[in-house]
Amino acid sequence: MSSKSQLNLYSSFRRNFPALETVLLTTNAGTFYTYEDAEHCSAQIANYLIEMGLKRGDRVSAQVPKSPQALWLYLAVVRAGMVFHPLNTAYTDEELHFFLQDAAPAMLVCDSNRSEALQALCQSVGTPYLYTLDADGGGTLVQGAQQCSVRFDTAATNAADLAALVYSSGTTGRPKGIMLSHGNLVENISVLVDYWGFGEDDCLLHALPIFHVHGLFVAIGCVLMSGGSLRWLHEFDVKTVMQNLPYSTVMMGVPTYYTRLLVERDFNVQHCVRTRLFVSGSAPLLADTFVEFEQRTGHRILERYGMTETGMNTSNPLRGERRAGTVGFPLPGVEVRICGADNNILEGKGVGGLQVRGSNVFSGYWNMPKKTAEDFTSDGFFITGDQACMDEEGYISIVGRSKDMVISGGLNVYPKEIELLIDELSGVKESAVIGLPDTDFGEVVVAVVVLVNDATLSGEQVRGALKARVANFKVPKRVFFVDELPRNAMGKVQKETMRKEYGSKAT
Ligand code: MCA
Repeated sequence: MSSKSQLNLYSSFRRNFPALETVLLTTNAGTFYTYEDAEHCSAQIANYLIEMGLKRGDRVSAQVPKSPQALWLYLAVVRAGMVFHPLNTAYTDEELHFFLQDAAPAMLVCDSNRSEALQALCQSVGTPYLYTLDADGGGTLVQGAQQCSVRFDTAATNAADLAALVYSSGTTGRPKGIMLSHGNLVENISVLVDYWGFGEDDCLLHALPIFHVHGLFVAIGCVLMSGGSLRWLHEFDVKTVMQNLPYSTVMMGVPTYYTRLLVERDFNVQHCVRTRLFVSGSAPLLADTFVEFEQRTGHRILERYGMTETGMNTSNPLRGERRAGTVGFPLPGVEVRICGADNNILEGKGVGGLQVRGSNVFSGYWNMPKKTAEDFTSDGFFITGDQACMDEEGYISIVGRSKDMVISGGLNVYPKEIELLIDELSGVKESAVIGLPDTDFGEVVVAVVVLVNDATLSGEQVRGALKARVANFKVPKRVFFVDELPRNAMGKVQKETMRKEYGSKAT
């Protein structure tokens, strides 16, 4: 696909819509919305955005609770050729300050109960418009859009035009805006629909948040691109998932969803009578979980591997053998190679850095050309930072990360961001943040702190100070105090030593 070819993510979905009166989405309360609702409501919002003076390429930031109307907002932004910038609802005002300053959106949409605090923030960073959208679909955005036409000509964007800006934290502590184009998303979603066999008869159980690639582009994308339907839950609650699973043919989730289901003694094959596929991603699925899930339900969870920068890269097969502890094969159109330290291709022998190339791969980091150049090879492969190996049959396994990252319940946390904040606390000399194994979240964030002489600071004080500044999932679950951090002869902090030492003490 040429970057100049005309392409819009919404138009690609629209071509695959079934008859418009078909149900697209059913909530847990039994309320349903049709494809016509998606078409009309997204048109109204798109018209409203344009009426306000927003233009193609403008960013629209959204920190909103999950609701069908939040989905219409995403579709509207894409239709209008603007750039959707989803934000985790757990982000604090301080975190939002950074995102708004960096993304420079034309509009922020937030929950009504945050609008007062965020009004001041928008003024200070120069975000022109602030609108609200609540969990029940109310708020000023939908209210205002209701007087607009239900017809809208979707913008004739090109494949290379941005559709979304999604932030991920970085090794330096500064989050990076990942630029995803219409081409990236259309290409990746189309491949997944085919590879995972999506069709109009599918009903996907959607319990994921909609501010990440997994819940927003992969799960919703596969449904909209194949004319299927969604069983829409506003969050992952294990009992509600068990109630809704019997109506669903596909479930997608992070490994924590599967371990939480397995904790439920009465979860069994009866819950899966209609389900044809369970997909897991965003964090490593333990082989034990894979085996226990198969024993309990007869289903082999399909594990796949992706990143915000690339969408999905590899997947276990739909029909062939799904192998525990592996992320399967490169998806069609995605080139994957494993390279040694001097960038030599390992040809299937040993562990090396995983690199990917393809039309799924993002075009770069927002306003960070130097960082973008660093993360790509001269021949256009993206250096994922993950360590991988490949077996004789081509199954790829992710065996480690060269980037110092923790994945907790499917959410990435970069230690540097938290270490910098802990080091700012009065009485702290230095700190190291590591990830330790956890039965529920897979890994949890833990801090190891050195205090200056005579300082007294408790773990709860450290956690309390961080809670005020960063999203909850980044706050260390435990804080250990030590006299000094273990270092090697070069003075480098030895995180592996700490992981071993504190591994059994995390929870
Ligand atoms: C919530 N908490 C967490 C997490 N979530 N702590 C660590 N890790 C987390 N993931 C905090 C809560 O704020 C609370 O803090 C305490 O931990 C216990 O919360 P709990 O009620 O147990 O959590 P929950 O609300 O049930 O949420 C857990 C969750 C959720 C269901 C696993 O985090 C989730 O839906 N994760 C999915 C994330 C995801 O979609 N990732 C995809 C991104 P306190 O007690 O202090 O109040 S990655 C991606 O898109 C790539 C491309 C890919 O490949 O897919």
